[in-house]
Amino acid sequence: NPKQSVGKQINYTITGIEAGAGEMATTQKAMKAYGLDKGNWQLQTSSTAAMLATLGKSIRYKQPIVITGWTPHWMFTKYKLKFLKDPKNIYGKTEDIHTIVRKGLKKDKPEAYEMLNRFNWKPEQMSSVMLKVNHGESPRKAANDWIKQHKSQVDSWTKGLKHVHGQKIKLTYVAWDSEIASTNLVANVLRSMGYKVTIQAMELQPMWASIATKAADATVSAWLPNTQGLYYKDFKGRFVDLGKNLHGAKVGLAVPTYMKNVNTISDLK
Ligand code: PBE
Repeated sequence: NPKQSVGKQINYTITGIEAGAGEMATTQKAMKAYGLDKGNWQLQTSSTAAMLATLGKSIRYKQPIVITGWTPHWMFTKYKLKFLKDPKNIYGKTEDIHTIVRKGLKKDKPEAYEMLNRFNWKPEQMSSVMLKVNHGESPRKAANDWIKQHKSQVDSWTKGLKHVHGQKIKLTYVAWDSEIASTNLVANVLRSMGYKVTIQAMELQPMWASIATKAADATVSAWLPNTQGLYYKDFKGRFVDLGKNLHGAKVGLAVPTYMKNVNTISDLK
């Protein structure tokens, strides 16, 4: 049975990412739902960088691999990957990325609040900034170039808002490529409005906590409803959800397209 041999070949290991990532929790749930937990399958905790390095190596040697994948991300541009079908809908069909701000921001920094409330863009637009950063451009410059090339879209986020004079604002994020792109973009737009912006990368749980405790003002990095749903629930009532800034993200187990016999999560059993 070629399907069984895939599991054997990769030691029944799903190559995962950071322990605190929303997708890791969803994957644990998926493994239970599809009965992989009763087999020998295990989800390996690692880092995004290590997962991508292992993925690159497997693809170079055309070896099987199962990863926790997501898009927008350049992994889907650089490599031929497919998401495994998820008939039990554990990962959800599409995800949105939300802007989450601390309570009281509207009153304290109304201009920033309004800009953050209006901010939205498309997966292809986020991908284009990510790709530039992946090719070696600094995130701040890649974001600024994008701003120059999308003036009317950016103007619609700041239209009619008063200029402020060096008021401080702090954004938190996790250093995933998608969040590096969006956070730098929003930081630069806020700078153009006169804010003195700090951006601070951290792990996912502290990121949500930073908004709940008001240690930070905002994050544009909340993948919902599934991926970071646990944090959303945990901190409910201690943040303001400004809704989606991007529609059509996706999260799930992914494999290289040359793994012809593996198309749905149950095929791993
Ligand atoms: N991710 C990428 C994150 C959000 C962005 C899917 C790895 C997660 O929380 O799992």
